[in-house]
Amino acid sequence: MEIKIALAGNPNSGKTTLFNNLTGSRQRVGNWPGVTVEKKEGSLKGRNDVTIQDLPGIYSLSPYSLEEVVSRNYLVNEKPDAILNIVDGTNIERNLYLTTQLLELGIPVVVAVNMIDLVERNGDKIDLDKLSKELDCPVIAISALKGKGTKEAAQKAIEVAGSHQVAAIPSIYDKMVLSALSNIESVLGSQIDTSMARWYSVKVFERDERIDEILKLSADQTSKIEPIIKKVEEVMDDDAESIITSQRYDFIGKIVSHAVKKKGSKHELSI
Ligand code: GDP
Ligand code: K
Ligand code: MG
Repeated sequence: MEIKIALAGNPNSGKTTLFNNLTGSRQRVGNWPGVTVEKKEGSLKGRNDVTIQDLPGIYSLSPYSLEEVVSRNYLVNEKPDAILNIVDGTNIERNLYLTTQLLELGIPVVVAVNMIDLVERNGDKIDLDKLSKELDCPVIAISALKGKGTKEAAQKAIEVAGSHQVAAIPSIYDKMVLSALSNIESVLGSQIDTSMARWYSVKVFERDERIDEILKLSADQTSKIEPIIKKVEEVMDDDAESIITSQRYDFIGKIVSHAVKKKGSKHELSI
């Protein structure tokens, strides 16, 4: 059986370098259907049964750019067996924002912390075990440029793909938001796949317009969901989308302060 691994990460995180390292010259290049965003896939060296799907470089899975929409449609609709999330280790706070979204998709994720050669050269330290515990997914240090750790990262992605486990969801949100999300999940009910409940409830909470098109909520559902969102907005005095964004950043700030030590300072500054 074919194993599909999606390669996802921010622009300039080293995606192309990693993709070339993993696939060699065994690549097919085209466009995503209907749009002029480049689509590249290739098979893993030595494994004809493993396809690596390169996704456009993105900072987020919001619906604001073509690249984001292409990536999220692929992840949500095609459901790859695993996501290999490449993260620039020299700019970890910013890169982990996308990671927090990928972890909610119900697809097993492996985080590859790239540019580890630069991280080491700078004298910075990343505690991979801590990062892995707090993200609740495997984390592997790599240098795509030097070909270090890349095989292990791909192997780990194959491993989690084979295990068919539902991706763990780290504790990003506070109690009030969590309770709103779980109430929204109840209203959505069996309409959504259990493994994707968190993804959809967050998107509904954020009032993501494209999710509306997909779920086609009934008037009854909308009348139940809107007060759930409004109540949180009133208490937190912020709009729902900003509430989610700022809780993601708080979560990342906390992780980074625990797991990343920049040379010459005891703690990494949070963002
Ligand atoms: P993409 O935009 O995510 O596809 O990133 P690229 O693969 O084009 O890489 C961006 C830049 O980072 C290029 O100049 C790469 O040579 C460099 N790069 C990628 N991986 C590494 C790495 O592990 N270490 C170092 N030092 N540079 C890297
Ligand atoms: K680039
Ligand atoms: Mg690239």
